[in-house]
Amino acid sequence: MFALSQDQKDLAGMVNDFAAKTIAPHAVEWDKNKHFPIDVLREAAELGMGGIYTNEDVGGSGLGRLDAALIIEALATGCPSIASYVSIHNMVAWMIDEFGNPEQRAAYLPDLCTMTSLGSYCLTEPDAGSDAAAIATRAVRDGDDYLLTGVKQFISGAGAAGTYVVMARTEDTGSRGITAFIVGADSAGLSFGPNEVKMGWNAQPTRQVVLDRVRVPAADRLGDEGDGFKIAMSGLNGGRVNIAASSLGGATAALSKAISHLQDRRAFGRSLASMQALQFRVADMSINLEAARMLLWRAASALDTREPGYQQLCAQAKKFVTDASFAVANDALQMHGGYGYLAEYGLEKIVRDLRVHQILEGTNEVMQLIVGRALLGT
Ligand code: FAD
Ligand code: 2MC
Repeated sequence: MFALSQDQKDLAGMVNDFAAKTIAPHAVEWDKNKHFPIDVLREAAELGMGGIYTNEDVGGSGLGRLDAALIIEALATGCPSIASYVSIHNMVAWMIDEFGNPEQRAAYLPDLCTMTSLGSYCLTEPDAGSDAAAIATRAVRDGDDYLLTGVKQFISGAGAAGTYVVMARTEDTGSRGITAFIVGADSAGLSFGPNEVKMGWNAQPTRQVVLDRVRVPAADRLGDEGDGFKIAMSGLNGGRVNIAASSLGGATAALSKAISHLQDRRAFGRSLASMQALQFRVADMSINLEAARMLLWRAASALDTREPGYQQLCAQAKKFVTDASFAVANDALQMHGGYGYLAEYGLEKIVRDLRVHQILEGTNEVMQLIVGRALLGT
């Protein structure tokens, strides 16, 4: 339970090397220039990261959720924003793999696994975020098609992605009246808002997705009418574990930068590393990350085996790990003094990237709601 297999260690090592060589040296520049490195994503896909837990018959890697957590953590040591986008893309691929029919799997998954086509997940709307069952985007049946009309807010990868999984309302029956659709980027009536100006996550675009009577063949409906909310939530269980893993990778990189800085920097005639207050703080940072990692692995394993209560464990891990990781990254910035505040040291970028992990894929208050409701039976 607590020991990784040699294969898992090799996998994490391989992705760490990829992140160190291909991502980390450019992360600050990509953040500054708001560059979405699609070429690098395709290189990651060549290593199996385009369909981490998608089945092998359509080009996926067929790995488990603990493997995925290791991969996303390792990628995030190079850039949490890129690692988190890879997670969202994998969530989309998995939803089509799990809930799609054979024709849909064959049509969409090979290109998603190579990241020739990128995926976007479209649930949130301007007036429905935490209360996701309140979405208003409509899908109206029209012969062999549906016509989709509405606005999706804060959509990661939008504009660059080729494959959109869109949740829309087919009936006015709350969460049970929602249906999922696969929508191609070239669909008539589909358009995108401007790239949002954000605090972090600048190495990937975030846009509105506007649907104006977008004609979607019924053959591209994912699952049955009314299945959409459960499909969306099932995707998010894994998404939440991965977002936590991305935070952990970012915080681990920040801690390692802080350790080097304390060893190099001198004040009051001695090394910062020799000061006990800072030694204790570094120790706590490490303890908190290791505790977070254990809960993350526990949730990932429970998700793999569908252990009873796995959704709550995913929510627990998402809240605990993203909070702990943000605090560690912020402490690491503080240990750098004024240099932590300068872009070129890469610390303030990690803090900005990790901040949004406490908000998206379900806010950390929604994670408390999920856990609290389950405990109290409400
Ligand atoms: P609200 O729901 O309005 O919440 C506002 C505040 O009230 C929050 O603090 C919240 O925790 C609190 N709150 C709400 N309800 C309760 C309650 N019952 N009890 C206690 N507190 C409560 N969505 C997608 O579908 N696809 C994406 O790809 C995507 N990418 C994103 C990328 C970025 C950069 C961002 C910022 C967001 C993204 N989102 C995406 C949307 C994200 O999931 C939502 O922002 C999030 O779920 C919160 O919804 P909201 O912003 O509407 O906040
Ligand atoms: N896994 C599987 N099924 C789930 C589930 C989960 N995690 N959560 C809920 N369901 C099912 C649930 O079992 C129920 O099924 P049934 O109809 O058979 O009883 C159904 O879904 C409705 O569930 P609830 O009654 O709990 O629904 P409610 O409306 O009360 O809301 C809540 C539940 C708050 C947990 C949900 O709305 C939520 O998760 N909100 C946050 C939204 C969110 O995470 N958005 C992220 C967008 S993506 C993003 O940010 C990215 C960066 C990609």
